[in-house]
Amino acid sequence: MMKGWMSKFKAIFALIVLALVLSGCGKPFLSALQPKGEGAEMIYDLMILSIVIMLFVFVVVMVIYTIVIIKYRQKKDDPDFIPKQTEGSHALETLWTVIPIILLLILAVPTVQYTFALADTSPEINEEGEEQDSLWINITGAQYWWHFEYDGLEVSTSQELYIPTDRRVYLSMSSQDVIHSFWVPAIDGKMDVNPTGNTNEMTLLAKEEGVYWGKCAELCGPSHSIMDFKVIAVSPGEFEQWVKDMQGVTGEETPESATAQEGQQLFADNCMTCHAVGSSPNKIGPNLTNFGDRLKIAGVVDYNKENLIEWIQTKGKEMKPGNHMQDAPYNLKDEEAEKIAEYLMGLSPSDITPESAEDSVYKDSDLSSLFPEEEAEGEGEQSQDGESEEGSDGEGSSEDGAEDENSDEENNEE
Ligand code: HEC
Ligand SMILES: [Cu+2]
Repeated sequence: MMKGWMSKFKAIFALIVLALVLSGCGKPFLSALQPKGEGAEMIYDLMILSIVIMLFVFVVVMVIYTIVIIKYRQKKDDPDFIPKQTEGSHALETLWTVIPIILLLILAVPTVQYTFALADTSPEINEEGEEQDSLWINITGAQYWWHFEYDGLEVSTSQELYIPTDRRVYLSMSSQDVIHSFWVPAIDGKMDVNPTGNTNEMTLLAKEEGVYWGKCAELCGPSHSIMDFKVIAVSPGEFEQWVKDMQGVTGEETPESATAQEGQQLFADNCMTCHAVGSSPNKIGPNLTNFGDRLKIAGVVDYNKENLIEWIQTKGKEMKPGNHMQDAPYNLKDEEAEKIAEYLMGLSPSDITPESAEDSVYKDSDLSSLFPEEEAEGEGEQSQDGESEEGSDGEGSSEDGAEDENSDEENNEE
């Protein structure tokens, strides 16, 4: 008796913990449940539709179940009473065959429709019936980073993908090593990238400016879980400006400070076999044309000079286990690494940066809450973050502002 109670209590306790942990999910910049893009909206609609249908079935079954249990339980005054048996009833058999078919049809029609719509990468047609020019971006996945090459524009970058809002961009995608999967939950569904030579295509359409977090969604090696990237959606005008600024970069530009100039030389001597500054085809390592604007180093590490020097000196061994920068043969003194860091952090050819995504759903507090261990606390911390998260749309900014230095950015958000 006692034991039965204990296990029930344990089960309930486990459910409560699970609910608390899961309530930490659903950051606006990384949530399929707060869609900000065309594809994500369609997927969200389908989710809601199937949940509604499931709830309907659940409620009907539970109601009938309850009625039957109460109505047909053994009667005290007539314990041998057997209700009328319905086995083989034509009417009932037909009913419970037809209803599921109808429910499945209600689900299937929009699902098939949306599936085809999402797979459609033909050019957009304007009101006059003319084909619009499509903006194609060639995307290459690699362990553990992403390369982006704007087709026909002579613009390349890595890790952070700039796109205009309210315009469908077309992605042509492949991998240079193993299978990865490109996933920006708030904007669209996933797409695998393959190393075997076949390219996959999809479109992205962001409806709101913002910095959206992307994840590799296919197990690809020891650092798969931190193969993060961003999509930065800016207004069409800002995007045009960004492209112009990026087009001008050759990598030959002389930086202002003497330290950075030395850094540039050291970079050319030690790093250019794998990296590039300026438009270049995909190389072994990320394109660093606008590295000065990055939100994170290598997609996950906090962006500051100390971390950058550490990244260069350790070749990311601990920060991103198994990454291929470890094949680099160079051996630098700390002050040389610092000079290179100075040079790299100055690479900012455009005024269009992540901050330009004005109504940004990105807030630094949100991002750090993804890594609660850095804040030195466990589960309780996580659910707390979930709360401040919800509050931050309206009333939360003073509370958040007290916690981190980035309150400026948060105020922008209104
Ligand atoms: C053997 C090729 C190779 C060499 C040489 C190399 N790197 Fe890398 N580097 C990589 C790869 C691969 C990555 C991507 C790591 C990841 O994210 O998994 C990378 C990532 C980086 C990043 C992060 C980029 C980003 O977009 O966030 C920086 C910064 C960097 N390297 C700096 C340097 C510097 C400075 C040197 C020279 C001192 C150098 N690398 C030499 C291969 C190389
Ligand atoms: Cu991957």
